[in-house]
Amino acid sequence: MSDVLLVEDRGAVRVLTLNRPDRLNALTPDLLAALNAAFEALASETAVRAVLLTGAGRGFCAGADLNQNLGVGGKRDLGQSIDQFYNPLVRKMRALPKPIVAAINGVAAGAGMNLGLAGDVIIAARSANFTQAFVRIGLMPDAGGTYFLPRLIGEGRARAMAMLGETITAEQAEAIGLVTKLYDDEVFATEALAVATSLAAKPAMALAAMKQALNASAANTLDAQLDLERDLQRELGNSADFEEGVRAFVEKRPARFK
Ligand code: T3D
Repeated sequence: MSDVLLVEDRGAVRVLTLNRPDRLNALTPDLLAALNAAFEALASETAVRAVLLTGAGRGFCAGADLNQNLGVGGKRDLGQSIDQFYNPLVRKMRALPKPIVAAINGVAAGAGMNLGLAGDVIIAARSANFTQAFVRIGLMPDAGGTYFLPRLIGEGRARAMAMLGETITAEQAEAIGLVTKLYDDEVFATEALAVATSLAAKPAMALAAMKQALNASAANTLDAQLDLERDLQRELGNSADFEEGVRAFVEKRPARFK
């Protein structure tokens, strides 16, 4: 565990907390490296069935640290840090065969907002707000922003959010489908853990298959997607979780997935 990223297990939920609260959890190379290492490790940790990604203090994440990473003074090769940190991280989050709850506890800006969008279930505290801040400093959305935004909120809204760089409130984010659900600030941490815990109790193979199919759907034809659904459902039909799910229904009791 590094200081800038807190890693804690709550039952079968791995809680990852960005921990630079005085900088609104802005992303430094050491924080980005810690996030990459944490998601790398998760791939092989069978005891962990869901991930909760959140931030300490009043921010979720304010994007790249403008003092440490970017700083004043001169042009530089931003592609290098994107290749080294951001793109591998987004790829690991999307490829992870476990559900990720992005719990947006506060300010989410730039690449910080977009890391949240790489999660599977995106929830927010009522005091959270969202900004594609890039345009304010002469950049464009990265960390998957140009991919996730139009898919979540539609082409027109995505373009406006990226180009205008305006801040939207949590209520507005919920209204346009950027986040699934809002919770009052006082109960947000508890409710976010409850969402992740409920995912951890669901059939892991089915969730992994859903994630694989939903990831693939953006690039697939309907024909290819139907074939993929058939192949994945065939695997699930042979799983102990399916057997247990049907048995539990017939016996009128809650299913116990392993
Ligand atoms: O190679 C690469 O890394 C390229 C990748 C780029 C990806 C990107 O994410 S680019 C976009 C970077 N992020 C931003 O441009 C956002 C900058 N921050 C802001 O615009 C505002 O802070 C917010 C809109 C996010 C929040 O505003 P507010 O009023 O709620 O808070 P604040 O007072 O501005 O910030 C509180 C403190 O956090 C403040 O420090 P201070 O004055 O108390 O000592 C502020 O400087 C610091 N802070 C906020 N964001 C960053 C930051 N420090 C460093 N880097 C930040 N991104």
